[in-house]
Amino acid sequence: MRLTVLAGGIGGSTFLRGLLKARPDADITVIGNTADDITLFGLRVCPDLDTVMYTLGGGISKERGWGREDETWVIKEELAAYGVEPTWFGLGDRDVATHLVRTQMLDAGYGLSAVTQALCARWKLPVRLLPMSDDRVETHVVIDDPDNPGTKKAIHFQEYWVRLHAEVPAHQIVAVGSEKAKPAPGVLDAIADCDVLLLPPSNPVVSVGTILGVPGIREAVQKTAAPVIGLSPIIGTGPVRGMADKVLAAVGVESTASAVARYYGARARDGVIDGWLIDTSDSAQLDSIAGAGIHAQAVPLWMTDETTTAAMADAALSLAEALRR
Ligand code: FO1
Repeated sequence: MRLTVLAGGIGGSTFLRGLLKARPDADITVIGNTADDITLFGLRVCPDLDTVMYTLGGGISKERGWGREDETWVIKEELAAYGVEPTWFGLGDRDVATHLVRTQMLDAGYGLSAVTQALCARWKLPVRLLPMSDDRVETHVVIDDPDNPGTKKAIHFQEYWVRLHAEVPAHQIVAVGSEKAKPAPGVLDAIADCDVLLLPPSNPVVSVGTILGVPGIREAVQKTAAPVIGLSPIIGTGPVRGMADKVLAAVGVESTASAVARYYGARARDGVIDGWLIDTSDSAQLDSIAGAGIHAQAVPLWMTDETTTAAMADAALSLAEALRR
């Protein structure tokens, strides 16, 4: 069975571990978000690609959900001693090696997909990991400029997320470069040729949203013969992980499972999903989601452990079979 997953970072990676447990023999292609990427100290950092790579390759820090296990921070301390900014982004020593290899290959002219393939070879990933694009796309967030009251300024998503903890209002979310970006090699085929396309509980705006925002990808999702099944990243009014609710407000979407389903939209009504899994505690929203033309099912969505996450993945694949045209 060929499965394609549009994934962000931590939520997407956690879901993928459950999916692999549920379908160990499936041929899985992950299309990773690259709009969180940032260049720091001359190094290209790809948080969402690295989180998938480390999580499925066994190198992830379980406690942080990002970066490496058994990490040390000497480079970070030394950089701080020199007074160079930013100091708010945690670059571990082991993690820096990944960015050195990536930056060296990018500088030598390799595209991000070739670089990602090379890095993943070491981790012997059980999935194929493709960046959404080899072109540079970066999410920037428009906030109130604290130094000039009454004016606004755009900051990199990582500064908004890591330094500000998404605690200030995001007036606008802009995927800079998206309009000129092309899908990376293999991305459109992975969407067209799969048996099921899954939207895991990643951030619908800054992870799955930015992948869909690469010209050609949303259209490919709308056209694929595969059922498209999403899993809500919101339970009740809060995110399963991260701070998805903070960026939903920026695009005028209420932080509920049914609001996110409508944000994606039914494929039959020019949207991108056919089915939508919500948590059992949100069952009261099933009718409203059905009203939007989306087939919804309520199952436990808290990814507490691999067994629960595998059950969620099973439910998503069963819904896909029920909806297969
Ligand atoms: N997240 C944090 O909250 N604090 C950090 O210092 C931090 C550093 C970091 C370094 C490498 C990396 O791949 C990810 C890192 N993240 C950090 C997580 C990152 O901001 C998020 O994984 C995504 O960008 C949002 O999904």
